[in-house]
Amino acid sequence: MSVKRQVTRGCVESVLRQYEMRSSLLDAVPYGSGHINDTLALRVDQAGSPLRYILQRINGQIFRDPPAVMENITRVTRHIAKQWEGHPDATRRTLTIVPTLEGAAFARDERGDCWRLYLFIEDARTYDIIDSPARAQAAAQAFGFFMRQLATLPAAELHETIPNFHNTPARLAALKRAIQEDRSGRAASARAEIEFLLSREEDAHRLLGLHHAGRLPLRVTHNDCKLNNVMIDDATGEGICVIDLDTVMPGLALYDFGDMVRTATSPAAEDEKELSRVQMQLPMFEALLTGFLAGAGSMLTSEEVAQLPFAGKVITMETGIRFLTDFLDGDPYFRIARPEHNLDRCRTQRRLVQSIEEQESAMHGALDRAVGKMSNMVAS
Ligand code: ADP
Ligand code: GN1
Ligand code: MG
Repeated sequence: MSVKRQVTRGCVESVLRQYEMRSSLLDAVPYGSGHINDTLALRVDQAGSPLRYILQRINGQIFRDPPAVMENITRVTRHIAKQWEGHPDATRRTLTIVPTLEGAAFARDERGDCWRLYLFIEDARTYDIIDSPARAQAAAQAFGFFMRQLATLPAAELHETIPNFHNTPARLAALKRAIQEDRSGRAASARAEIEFLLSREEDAHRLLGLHHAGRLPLRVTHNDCKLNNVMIDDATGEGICVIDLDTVMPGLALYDFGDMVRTATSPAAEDEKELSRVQMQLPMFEALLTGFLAGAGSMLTSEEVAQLPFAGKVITMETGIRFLTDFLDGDPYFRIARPEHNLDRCRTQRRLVQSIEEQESAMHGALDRAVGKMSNMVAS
C-alpha cells in the first residue's frame, strides 16, 4: 500500500534552496484537485512585487521513474514552445519548466522525492465542471490542437511512464484479481458495480482490438484529458494551454477524446453522491466533437472519427474499473477524502456509462452534424 506523505514547509524550503528564488518565498498553498501528485501555488517576492509559480511533487509510487517523466515533459514542452516562438503569448501556450540552479528539470528533497517548478500561467484557470458548451468546445479544441502539435514528435523519443496505462482489458483483469483477493473485505458492498463492469468485457476490447488489426494508429497522446487539465483564458474563453503532462506518451487518440466526454458532458462532480445528477448531456458532447475536430484538423482517420461516440463509454468504464479496483485493494492509488470515496467515484462512472448507452444513436447523429459542419467549413 502506498504511503501518503504530508507536504511540510521544511520540505518545500529544502526544495526551493535548489532554485534561484530560494530566499524570497512569501507563501506556499495547496492548489488544484488532482488525485495523484501534490501541487502548491507559490508566491515569491520578485524585486518588490509578488510572482507566482506552481511547485509539484511527483508521486513516485505511481510514476516509478520520475526522471523519465521529466525527460518526456521537457521534450514535449520544447517541441510545442518552438511552434509558438515569437508569439507574444508564447509562455502561456505551454508549460515552462523552471530549471534548478544546476540546470536540472527537477529537484530532489531529502527523502528522494522529485519536485518540479513551472511558471504560473496567469489570467487563466481550469474548471472541474464545465457548465457551457462554449467552454467544452474551447477545451476540446485545445486538446485536439495539442495532439496535432505533437504529431511531429517521434513517439519513440518518449518513455512509457506508466505501462499499459489505457489498456482496458488489462484494467479489467486487475479488477478480477482484486475481486478474487478481496483484500479489504469490501467486495460484498460493491456487488452491483462489480456485476455491471464485468458484463461489459467485449467493450473493453474494442479499441485495442481495432488498433491490433491496424485500424487505429498509435499517436503521441496526452492520456489524461480531464477537463481540468486545460487552462481556459479568463478574457477570451480560449483553451490556451494543456497541462498535467506526466502521461504524455504513445496512445490512442480516442482515449483522449473519451476522457473529455467523461469529464465534460456531465454536470455532476466525479464523486457526486446524488446519482440522478450524473448524465451525458448531448449539447456538451456535440460541442466537444466540434472543438476536437477543429483542433485536431484533418489528422484523424475515418476509423478514429467513426469511433468518437464510443470513446467516452470505454474510458468511463475503464475509470470506473480503476476506482473500483482501488476501493477493493484498500485505496492505495487515488487520493481519497472519505472511506467510500473510490466507490462513490465508481458509481458516478457507472451511471455515466448507462447514460451514454441510452443515448448512443443520438450521439451518432451529433457526430454526423459535427462532421457536416467541418466539411462545410473546408468547402467554403
Ligand atoms: P494533478 O496531476 O494533480 O491533476 P495538475 O498538473 O493538473 O496536477 O495541476 C493541478 C492544478 O494546478 C491544475 O488543475 C491547475 O488548476 C493548476 N496548475 C497546474 N499547472 C499550472 C500552471 N503552470 N499555471 C497555473 N495553474 C496551474
Ligand atoms: C488521475 O492526477 P489526475 O487527477 O489528473 C489519473 C487519471 C484518472 C483521473 C481520474 C496518473 O488524474 O488517469 O483518469 O485521476 N492519473 C493517473 O479522475 O493515474
Ligand atoms: Mg490535473
